[in-house]
Amino acid sequence: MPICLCNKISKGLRYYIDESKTTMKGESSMLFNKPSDNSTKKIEQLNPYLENDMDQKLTTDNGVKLTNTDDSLKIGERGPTLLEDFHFRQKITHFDHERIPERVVHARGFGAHGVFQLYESMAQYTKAKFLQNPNVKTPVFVRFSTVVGSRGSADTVRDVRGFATKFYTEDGNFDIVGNNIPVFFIQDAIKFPDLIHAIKPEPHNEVPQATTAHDTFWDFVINTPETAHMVMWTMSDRAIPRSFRMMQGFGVNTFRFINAQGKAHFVKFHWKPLLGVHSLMRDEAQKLSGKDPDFHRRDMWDAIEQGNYPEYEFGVQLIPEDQEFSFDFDILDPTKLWPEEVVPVKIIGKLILNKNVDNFFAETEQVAFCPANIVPGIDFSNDPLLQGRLFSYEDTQLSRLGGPNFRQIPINRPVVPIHNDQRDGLHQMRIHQGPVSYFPNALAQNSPSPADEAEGGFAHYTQKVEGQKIRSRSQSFRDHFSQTTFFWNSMSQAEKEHIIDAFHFEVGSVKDKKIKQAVADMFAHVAPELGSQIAAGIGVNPPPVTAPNGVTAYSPALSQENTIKTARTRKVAILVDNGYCPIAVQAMTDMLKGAGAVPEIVGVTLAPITGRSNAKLEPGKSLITASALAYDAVLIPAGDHINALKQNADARTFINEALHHCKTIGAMEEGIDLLKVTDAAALTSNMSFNGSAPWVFQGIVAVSGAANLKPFGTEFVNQLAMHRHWGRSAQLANLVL
Ligand code: HDE
Repeated sequence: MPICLCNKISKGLRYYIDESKTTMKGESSMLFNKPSDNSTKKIEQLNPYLENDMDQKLTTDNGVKLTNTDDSLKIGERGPTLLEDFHFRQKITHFDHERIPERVVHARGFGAHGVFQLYESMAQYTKAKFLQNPNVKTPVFVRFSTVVGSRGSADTVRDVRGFATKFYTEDGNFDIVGNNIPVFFIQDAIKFPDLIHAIKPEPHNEVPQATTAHDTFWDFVINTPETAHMVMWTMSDRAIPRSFRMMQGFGVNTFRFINAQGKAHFVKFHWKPLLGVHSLMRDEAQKLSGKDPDFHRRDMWDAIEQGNYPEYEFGVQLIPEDQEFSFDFDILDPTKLWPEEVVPVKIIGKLILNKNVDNFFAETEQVAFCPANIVPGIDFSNDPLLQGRLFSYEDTQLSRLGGPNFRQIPINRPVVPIHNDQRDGLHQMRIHQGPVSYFPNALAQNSPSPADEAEGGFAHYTQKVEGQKIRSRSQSFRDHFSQTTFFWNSMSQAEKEHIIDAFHFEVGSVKDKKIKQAVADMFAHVAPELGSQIAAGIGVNPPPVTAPNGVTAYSPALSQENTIKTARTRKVAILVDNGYCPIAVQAMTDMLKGAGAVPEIVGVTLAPITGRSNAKLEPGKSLITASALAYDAVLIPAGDHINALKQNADARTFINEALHHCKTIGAMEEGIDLLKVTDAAALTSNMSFNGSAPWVFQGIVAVSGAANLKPFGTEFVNQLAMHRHWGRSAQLANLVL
């Protein structure tokens, strides 16, 4: 049952949280007993700020009712406009100032509300309140983002994705400002401006937008070998996710957990999506940038509106403090991951995103994350990238959100009370009473007063630090290639091919031949075959022959090949025209929905479609408004519509596009004839399509008899769950089409 969170019920506002959707799947209510009501605290806090103009009279910002908002005040109907027109001036002035500076990085993002709940108490490791009790539900706000592009850039560009989470805990706000890649380009925050200047559009002409495929980025890479590991991740499929719902999140930097006894563990944070980690193809991602620049936003928004709430498990990697030096990498080096096989990820809870924002600007644009937002029980490490980040985020909000009171913006407010002597500043929203705004004081009996640790006061972890004041890099940060090779070794054949393809596109777009040569030479140190294959595609000499660097280790956890595979929430286009078979369409729609997939009828136009036996269908999309790029699979149902579809170039293109992007394709009975006039014909030329069982090859499923509908549906769903059939691209490349 939905719970009403506000006494005020107004038209058009969404005051409800459907609690049934926020409980933990697969967990009995006995385990969590009665969850405490914390999960709704943030939404309740935001509710009074919601505005609804429905059925109200138009006013100025001063509350004066207006009779007209279409004509400015003039002398005579054709005369000059008067300065005294306060309504005109207020309306235009407000409009003139509607924009704020976009984030210098991570400008394009998309946010949603959710709930976090623990599976088991972490009291052994940390005293953070929200990590103690599995009955407590903590409200969260998550913002996903790309890094390089500006606010209006496309979603599906090759880039790192931000995954920033704000936990509104009973101890105050805790932020994990993470990425979907576990390592970073640089080791010291002082290099961040150099990295970002090199990655962003080049300053003389502001070209190119939202891409690393240009000279300055690769110039920086070849001169900064510590980038090697993350460059490999960025050239991999991780940098073109299928969905925000299907990517991992990593805190990247090393933090500390501290328990009630003062014992510390180093910790790294992980988010693992329950839909698995899946990606687009390069060609598909690039085309989607034009067809649907909002692809990831739309995907997330729609999933939440449909009740397909994205879920991520929360994991921690823990290293006892006395084992800081037990590894063959420095655990404070942010260009290194902690291999899961060496330091297992302990899964301790789950995040469910269950509510879209009411207003993008007020919430997603104004949310301010900061890795320095920590709570008692969590502390920093000396990771030099983290140390710099602790300053930067706070600082950037001052110019972005216009002054020191940005924490008073509703989305940024903690759900616990705030009491201190900070006063005034631009956009102060509080009305502090009384004469005292200093400490210590007698006039207000020292209020507000510091809390001791037993009362929940934050005490910094006591750490002994000694050393020379020095501007230099630790020797233990010098190995840039072992883990890079480890990542390369962990990739499947298809993933390796995609990485080489990405290098060919990205470095192939570089103009300076010396830079291109240096990239091939640099990545030959990762693996000789990688360097030579990069060189072969970008028109430079093969790198000097070097012996492999001897790293043979690999991690199955790093390959997307080994991820969760499910048909849940996968989008399937059902291609239909007049004469379709309603039994086939209905049965497949039911089966797909039963598997949690999202089928959609795509007609030739948006006109209602008539099937056999006068059945009727209303298409959701047409061949003009839809593209195979936006779906995970295409289904061609049986029916007399196939003759018309065979003649339709758009229908053939639709199937070819899905085919070349290695998506699942299903053809039922007459539907097979449509397959035969596409590029699929070359793949399937020696197949007879006869027999009773469904026929499956490289993600193409076909069936010839109506009686075999059920096994066909089951096989189609199985293939859909595979996500993509990468082997097909090699097959297609070898065929003469
Ligand atoms: Fe950020 N980063 N960053 N970053 N970062 C910002 O803060 C910075 C780094 C990350 O959705 C900025 O509020 C420095 C690593 C995310 O609002 C800025 C360094 C990781 C977001 C900033 C790093 C991140 C940001 C710009 C090097 C993954 C978007 C706007 C030391 C662990 C948060 C803002 C959102 C945003 C600085 C490196 C993740 C300028 C100096 C490593 C997800 O403060």
